[in-house]
Amino acid sequence: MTKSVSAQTVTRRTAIAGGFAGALGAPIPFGRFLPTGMTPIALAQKEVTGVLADKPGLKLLSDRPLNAETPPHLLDDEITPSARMFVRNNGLAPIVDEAARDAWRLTIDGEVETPLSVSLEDLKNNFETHSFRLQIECGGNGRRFMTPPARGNQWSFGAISCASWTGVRLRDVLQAAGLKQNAVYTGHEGADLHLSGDREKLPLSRGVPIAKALEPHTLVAFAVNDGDIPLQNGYPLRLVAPGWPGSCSQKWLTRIWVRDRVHDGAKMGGQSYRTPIYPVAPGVDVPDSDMKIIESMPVKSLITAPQTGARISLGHRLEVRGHAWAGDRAVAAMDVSTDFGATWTPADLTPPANRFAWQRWHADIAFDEPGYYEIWARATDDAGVMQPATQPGWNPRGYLNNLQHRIAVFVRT
Ligand SMILES: Nc1nc2c(c(=O)[nH]1)N[C@H]1C(S)=C(S)[C@@H](COP(=O)(O)O)O[C@H]1N2
Ligand SMILES: [Mo]
Repeated sequence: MTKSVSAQTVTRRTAIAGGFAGALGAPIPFGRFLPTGMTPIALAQKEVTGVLADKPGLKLLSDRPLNAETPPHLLDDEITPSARMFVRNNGLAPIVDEAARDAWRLTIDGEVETPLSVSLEDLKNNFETHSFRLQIECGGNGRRFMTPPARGNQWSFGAISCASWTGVRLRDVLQAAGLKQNAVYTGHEGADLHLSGDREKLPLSRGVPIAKALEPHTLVAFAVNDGDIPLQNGYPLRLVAPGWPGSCSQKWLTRIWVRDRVHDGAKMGGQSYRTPIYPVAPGVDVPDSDMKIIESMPVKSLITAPQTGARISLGHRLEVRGHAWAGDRAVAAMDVSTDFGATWTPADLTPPANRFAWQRWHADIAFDEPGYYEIWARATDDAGVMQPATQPGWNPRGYLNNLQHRIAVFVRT
């Protein structure tokens, strides 16, 4: 029996050949001779620099894989600028030069009537284009504040963005391929390289239930903020499945595999992106069989101005503002406190620009005495769920920590 090499496999090999080069920030002329499993010594020595040059102000959490978060005061824009979108990589970004971009293919296969292989031009020309402001938040945002600590990147508040994404609806692409009756889940693949250097392994391959894939705001995006997607954020093509853990939004997208069961790709099983099905005491082990896949992210908010540590003079009012979001839900109320949560005052809250966009809020605060204050912010979603002052349910991997954001303010005479 001869084994035919699918278009998808070829796309993946082509993209992966550049995988190390992307991480190095330089092409590798003899890359095709690099033995499978061998890592370039520059990467082994962690000598990668410069990959964050186009994202000044981001805080590096790890360089291999590259993970960097955005401090809250740099998230003040209504639409997150591309230079301020956080980066969360599980593996190494591919290098995508003009040739790789032109040769890029997205395969849609599995439980479909007609498997498709489309180029970026096909997507632009054959499907309706849409733009939405969409939240992408890492499931582990806030992990740093879990007690006892949980393994993984120690994100504080900055693994969230809400940029303006442009692309085609995943729904339209799936309908063009024709979903079969037994389609229940998607499985996503990208062109990034596994840290081991093994080109057959995927660093991450997650999916969503068909209902989420068919939502009108789930996009196959080829542009952000009216420009190219930054390489580290998935250039030239990525999925945006807003309001769900960022891991559902596959970067460097090469394949949508329609499944007849819950997808079982890399980081779908075990304890990855899962929480216990019942509340657990902090620090306990939870068997895999008692973990369920995270879907919507919880209600959360940020204070984006002023920056923590602000100084103002007595008699001046302080304008405080930020954003609030609630995954699949909308934010219904926003409150602020200057007395460590003893009393709360409603803030002004604006409706979202579209579903899955974060919502701007602001409050004008007066202080009666000089001294040290903290401003606490608290959002409540439209089902009445409110952000907690300390960690919500502890879970083994430290996901979904939506505790309130606080900043320090000094009032002087
Ligand atoms: N191909 C690929 N897609 C990926 C990842 C990855 O490692 N590889 N990381 C995911 C995770 S965990 C998150 S939180 C988001 C982050 O998107 P960003 O880096 O553009 O902010 O990308 C997701 N998409
Ligand atoms: Mo993530």
